[in-house]
Amino acid sequence: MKKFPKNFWWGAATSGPQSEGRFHKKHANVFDYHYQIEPEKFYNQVGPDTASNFYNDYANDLALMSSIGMNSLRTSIQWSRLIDDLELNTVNKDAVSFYNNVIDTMLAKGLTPVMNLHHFDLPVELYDKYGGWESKKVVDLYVGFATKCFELFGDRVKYWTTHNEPMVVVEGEYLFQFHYPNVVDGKKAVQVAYNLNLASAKAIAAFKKLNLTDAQIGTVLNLTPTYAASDKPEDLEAARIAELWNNKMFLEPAIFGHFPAELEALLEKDQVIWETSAEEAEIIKNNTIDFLGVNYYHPNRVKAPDVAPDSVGEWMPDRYYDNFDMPGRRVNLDRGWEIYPEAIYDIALNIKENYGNIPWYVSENGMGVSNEERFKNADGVIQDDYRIDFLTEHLSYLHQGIEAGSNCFGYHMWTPIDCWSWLNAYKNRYGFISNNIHTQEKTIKKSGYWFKAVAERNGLED
Ligand code: BGP
Repeated sequence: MKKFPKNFWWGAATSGPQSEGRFHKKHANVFDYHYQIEPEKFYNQVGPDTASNFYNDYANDLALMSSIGMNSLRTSIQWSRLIDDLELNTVNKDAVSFYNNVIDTMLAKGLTPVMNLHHFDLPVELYDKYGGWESKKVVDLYVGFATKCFELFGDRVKYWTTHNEPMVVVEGEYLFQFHYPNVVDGKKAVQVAYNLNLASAKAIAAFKKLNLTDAQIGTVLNLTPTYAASDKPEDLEAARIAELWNNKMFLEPAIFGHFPAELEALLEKDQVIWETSAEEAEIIKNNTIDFLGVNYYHPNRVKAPDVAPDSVGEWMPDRYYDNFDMPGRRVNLDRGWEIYPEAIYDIALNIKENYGNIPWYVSENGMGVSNEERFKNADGVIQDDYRIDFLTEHLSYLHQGIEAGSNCFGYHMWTPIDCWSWLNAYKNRYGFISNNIHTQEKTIKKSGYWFKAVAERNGLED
């Protein structure tokens, strides 16, 4: 038996915008709005309006989660739901009672709440008015919203995270056009990355001021380790820059309180460096995280770029590296992501050796598969053995990392109940529990029963 540490978090993660549905929300977030104007961009034209109906069904959903052995759950509070007047930062009473009910039910069901404050879901009015995360005004409005969350729910919620995968905002919205507003602008992308780091530090400062008993705050980053295609110096150099841009740009301010000097020098040289000030640098320095959440799905393999880095065109970080599609790699073809569980061990050791062995947990990991109906048995239970295999392999490498001394305190799968996935909508399903999106009927999959046994034993059978 591979035993995990005492009080290990066995759970799963979702987010407000992907599970709640738009019911009774006063404001549209960027995804609500994008669906309104371009529904054809979303798989089968399914938008976030109903999602997995968590707004109406939370009591039943949380009971199901608890029944499969989960002892913790991360979700997020939607800014576009909680706040009535985005400038004056007044709260919406219905939203307060909804989140109070969710939190109280979680606690009653033995689910430790982990509350995230930003999961790509900026209220669209703040993009229209100020340019969203391009603006430091929006940073301050976000801190106001975060402060309201701490004040309203901090008596019961003891684990907070400031962002989920802030890099996806930078890449999806400002470089590679996979999220609204689909801007391509390297300089803005760099400023947005900085502002998101600043927002996290300022929210942490506000959190500390409140002196909440036994409460901790962290952030959730998609640490996708970089592997060079070969040991050739040019491939290693490509990997070094990819690692700086993709991982260290968020990891180092969050943990060390400053940006990597090599990254700053590169951005300076390319004349895209962010606007900062001594006062902001001080805020970032003094407000680092208590714990780290790591989302891991697939590795990032890179090689030297085919083009020269000084090629003419919009500044893009990937002028310094090209993706490398490793021949013979194992892939989840439905999502197009390589399956490489060994990376979890590398992440664990990297945190131990290079990041002060900060307490961390796997905040997302999982496998999105389409048309899972085809795997139903006669009793209507989806036989998702591929998911069980995926989790077993990843948990085994995580266990090895913990045995080697890495300070990991939990594992959350993406996601408890099949939920809405941005442009992919309901194409790929990730949950331990399936969701019929026409009837909202929820059914535990084989992996849900398997997870219960793992959580109860606090370990994996050898
Ligand atoms: C992460 C996000 C989640 C979730 C997951 C699965 O990047 O934090 O919100 O969506 O990926 O990916 P996808 O939905 O794109 O298949």
